[in-house]
Amino acid sequence: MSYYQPEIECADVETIRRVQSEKLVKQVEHVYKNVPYYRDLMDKKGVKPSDIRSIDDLHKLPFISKYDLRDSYPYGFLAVDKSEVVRIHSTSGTTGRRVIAFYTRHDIDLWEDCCTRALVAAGADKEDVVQIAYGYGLFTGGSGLNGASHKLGCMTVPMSSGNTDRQIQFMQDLGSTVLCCTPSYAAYLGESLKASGISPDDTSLKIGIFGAEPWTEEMRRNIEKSLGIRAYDIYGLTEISGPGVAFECSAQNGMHVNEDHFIAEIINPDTGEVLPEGEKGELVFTCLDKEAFPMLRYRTRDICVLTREKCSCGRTFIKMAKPMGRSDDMMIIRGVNVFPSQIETVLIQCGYEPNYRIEIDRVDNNDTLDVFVELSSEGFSDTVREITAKEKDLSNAIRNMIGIGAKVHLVPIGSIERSEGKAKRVIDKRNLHD
Ligand code: DLL
Repeated sequence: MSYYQPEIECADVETIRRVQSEKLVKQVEHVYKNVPYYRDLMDKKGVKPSDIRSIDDLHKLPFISKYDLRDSYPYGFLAVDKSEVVRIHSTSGTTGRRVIAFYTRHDIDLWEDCCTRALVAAGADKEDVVQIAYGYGLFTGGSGLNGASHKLGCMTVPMSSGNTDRQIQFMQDLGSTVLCCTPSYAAYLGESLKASGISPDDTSLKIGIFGAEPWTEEMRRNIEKSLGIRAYDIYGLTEISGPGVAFECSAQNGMHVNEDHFIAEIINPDTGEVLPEGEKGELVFTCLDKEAFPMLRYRTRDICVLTREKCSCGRTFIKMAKPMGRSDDMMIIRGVNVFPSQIETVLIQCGYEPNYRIEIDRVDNNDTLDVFVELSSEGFSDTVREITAKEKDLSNAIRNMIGIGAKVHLVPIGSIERSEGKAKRVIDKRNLHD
C-alpha cells in the first residue's frame, strides 16, 4: 500500500468537501446516538442530526471544550462498547485534569496512516532507519510515529525520550537516518553531538520529524544546522488522535491537515464566530472517522492561521501555520499579550542557543519579566561590562518585538535545564501570590 495518496491528498477542493460532507453526516449520527453528553449539547442548541447535511452545516454544531471532557471524565465521550477499545492514551494534564482518549483497532489504524503520510511527505521510505525519541506510554508521540515507521517498513528504533548518550550511540551504530522527537530535545541532541566532538557529517541523519510543542523558524534553522538534516514540523493532539493531524511537506512552510479525516476551522476564541481563511484565531477540529472517541468541533486552544493555496508539493489539503502556542500559554504581562515563541525568535536571531527560561512575577502590583538565556560559546570569556552590554542589547531587541521591556540575564552555558520531551520554559510566579 502507498502512503502517498494523491487521489485525495491532491484532490480539488470540491472533492475534499464532498468526502468531508459524506463522512460528517455519518459521524454526527454516530455521536448523537452513542454520546449522551453531546446529544444533550445538541438538544440544548436545538440541532438534530438531520440538520447536518454537509460541511456547510458544521457551524450549527456545538463546540466541545476541555471543560466538557473534564466534566465527563473518564468515559463520558466513549462512543463504543468498552470491549471494542484496544488502547488508551492520555494528555499530561499540565493544565488540569488529564484527558483519556480511547481507540478501537480501526482508530489506531487510521491514526497510524496519518503519521505515515507525515513520514512520506518528509521524504522517508522503507530504506530508512527511524529513531523515535518521543516518549512512549500514555503520551501519543512514541506510539504514533512507531506505528507509522512500521507501516512504512522502516527499521524502527524505539528509543523513547532521554538517555542522550545512548541515543547518540544508537544513532551512530545503527546509522539512523530519521529522528523523531520534540524540537527542544532535537536541539539538545545537536548540542550534545557537538560537545562529544561529533560533526553532523559523522552521522547518517537526514530527516527530523519534530512536534508536540511550539517552535520557531529560527529554531528550525538552528536544529537543521546542528544535526545536518532537514527538519519537518508535525502537529497533533491526544483528543483528536495524536501526532499526524497535520504534517509538513517538502515546502516546509506550514502543515497540511489530513482533511479526509479531520475538518479544521478557525474561530474567534471570544465569540466562537468562524473566521475566514487567513485570519488568526483558535483552531477547532472535527474528526470524521473516529469510532471510540469522536470529537466534533473540539476547541484546541491553539492559536494559528489556515490557508489553502496550491502547494509546491502538489497537495491541496489546507495548511496550518506553525501554532504560536496554546491560548493558555499566552502570557499577559502588563496588559500585553506575549507568546514565549516571540521571545525565542529574538534570542536565536541575536545568535543565542534556544536554551532559555522566562520568569514572570508581580512586585508592588507591577508585572516583571525576566529572561534567562545562556551565554553563547563566544561570549564565554567576556568581561562583566561586555556581558552587561549584551544583556542590554537583548533587552532592547525583546522590547522591539513584544513592546515591553524584559530584564535579561546571561547565564553560564549548561545552567538552564535541558528538555527531553516538551520544554517547560515559562515560570509564572504570579499564580503563587494569588
Ligand atoms: O503533543 C501529540 C504530538 C506528539 C504531536 C508528537 C506531534 C508530535 P498532546 O500531548 O495532547 O499531543 O499535546 C497537544 O501540543 O494542542 C499543541 O498545543 C501542542 N503541539 C503539538 N504539536 C505541535 C506543533 C501531542 N507542531 C498540544 N507545534 C497541541 C506547536 C504543537 N504546538
